[in-house]
Amino acid sequence: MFSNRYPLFAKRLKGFTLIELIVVIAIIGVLAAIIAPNAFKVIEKAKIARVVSDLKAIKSAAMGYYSDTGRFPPNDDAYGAGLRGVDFVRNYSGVAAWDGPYLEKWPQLSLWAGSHGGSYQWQGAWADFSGDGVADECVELNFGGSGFNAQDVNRIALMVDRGLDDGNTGTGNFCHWPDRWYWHCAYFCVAYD
Ligand SMILES: [Ca+2]
Ligand SMILES: [Ca+2]
Repeated sequence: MFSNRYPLFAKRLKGFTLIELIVVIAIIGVLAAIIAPNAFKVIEKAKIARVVSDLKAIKSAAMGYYSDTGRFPPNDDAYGAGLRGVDFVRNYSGVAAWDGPYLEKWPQLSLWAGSHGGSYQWQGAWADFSGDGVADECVELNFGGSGFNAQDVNRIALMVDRGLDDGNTGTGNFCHWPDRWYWHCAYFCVAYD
């Protein structure tokens, strides 16, 4: 057999001892515990960066729409899911002097799970950010049906706020007001009315 002719090889064939296996498994466990949360953080950060960039693009498109037509696009609430933000892409409402497209397409997000895992909806004049009692032009970031609770939504909203606004979800032009508006939605104001 091997052991007579190749004593070294025979020793290798015995494989790992139980202790060695336990040590290896323990090391893998420790590495996984270190790597997994960091990988999760990197993915989450990428999603937040995407939301910040999409909301900035929507704001800039809304300003372009306003500069051509003298008004902001109408609230797309009544349009249904397939037509979110359609006025930015084509002249759906037949507005004079519309000279778009202002966006190549409306950013449809499923970055988080669920029917509205961070989807955008153009609300037009909806929530009063400036505190003068008049609703201002805003975009909704919707987490309805995502399985998130108010705390989860606020955690995400806070990260978006840090990249987009004043880092406070109760003030400024990006807000998550669970006590005043839909708890599963945050809103980004693009212009005061
Ligand atoms: Ca206002
Ligand atoms: Ca804010």
